[in-house]
Amino acid sequence: MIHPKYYALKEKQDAFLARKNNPNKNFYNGIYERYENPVLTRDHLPIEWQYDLDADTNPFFEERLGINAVMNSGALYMDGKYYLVARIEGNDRKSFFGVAESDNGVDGFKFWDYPVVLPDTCPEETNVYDMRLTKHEDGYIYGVFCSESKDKEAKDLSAAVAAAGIVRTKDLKTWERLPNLKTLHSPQQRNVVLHPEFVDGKYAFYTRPMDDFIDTGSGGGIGFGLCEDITNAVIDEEKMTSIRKYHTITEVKNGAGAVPIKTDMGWIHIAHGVRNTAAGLRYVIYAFATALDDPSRVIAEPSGLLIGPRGAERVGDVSNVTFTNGAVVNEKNEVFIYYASSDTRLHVAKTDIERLKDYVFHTPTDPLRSADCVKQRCELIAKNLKLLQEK
Ligand code: M1P
Repeated sequence: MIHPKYYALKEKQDAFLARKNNPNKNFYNGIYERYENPVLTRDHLPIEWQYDLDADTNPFFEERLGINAVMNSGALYMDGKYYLVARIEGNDRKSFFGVAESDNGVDGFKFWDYPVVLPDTCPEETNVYDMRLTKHEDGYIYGVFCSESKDKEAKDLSAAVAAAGIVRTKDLKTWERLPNLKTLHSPQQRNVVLHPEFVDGKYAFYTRPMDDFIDTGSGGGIGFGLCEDITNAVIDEEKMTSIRKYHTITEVKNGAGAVPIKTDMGWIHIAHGVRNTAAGLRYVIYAFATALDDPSRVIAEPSGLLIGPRGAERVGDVSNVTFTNGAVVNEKNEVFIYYASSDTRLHVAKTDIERLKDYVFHTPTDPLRSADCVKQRCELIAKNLKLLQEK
């Protein structure tokens, strides 16, 4: 018999899932709208994934396999629907993926019946997370994610190795696992993104070379490399695109985020930057653009952050974090940036291609020194005061 408490819980969850999501009226920057509610939280997960519904085997209706957080999600817009491949973290700390689907991209996201079951081809792999979904011009949808395993060489129990796992699918249901990406000059990789088009007839990856699991070490920023064969992906040369700079939002590390968005002015990248603070690392989302004829060449670098944690977003399992690994564009040229806050829940920020281009190409670049930043701001103020006086 189904435990009677299930029905009460289900009714509550159905009401929660039916909530409409509206732009947050208290936030304005002209660049995008933030939405009031997260689009995915742990409360969105089907009850059947967490409870044994059988009253005989679960008399107290206790959670058996709890979910801790739902966060960093790959995103895809396909046939009028919005799909998220979410990072779901169980109470056991292991992450896995689940597909959630919505008709409008801002609310009503519902998980499919089962989580994604990836082919288990890597016995040493302990954890998987942060899948980027690339609809490639070769006809496949690729998922590139972090494949984490224990560093058996290190004495430290928590030492790990991060590599880029690769899967592909046509329907988000059946997944083919390909060998992990090999980068010959970088010991570890996280935040790897597959570019949606061939470059010089080759598959192109944005990489994030790292010396170890946490520190990028000598890794200078977001890299770019080509490979001939995606079924045995090897990159022997990584050149730098967006580089880390002293006293900026990317000083400690940065990483590619969403799959770059193609516009008539260039590829727009929505990435994350990390700086250190007395309270720990602070992760924010930033944007830059690369050239259409060379997606590794940076052509616009707006100063500072695009999305930083605000209000309740600041607090969670890993506080002071905004992170994105998915953004989509629909046929109305609306852009949905899915970003997680504090490794706990997922939100959406909505803009459109024209506004995003205006932001990326007309926001001044970071002059890198306070004195020059003040000069930059004074120029803006002087121009505005003149305009106001002339009025
Ligand atoms: O905890 C914040 C983020 O940390 C990692 O990002 P990075 O590799 O840039 O440090 C990732 O593990 C990411 O999942 C997480 O949100």
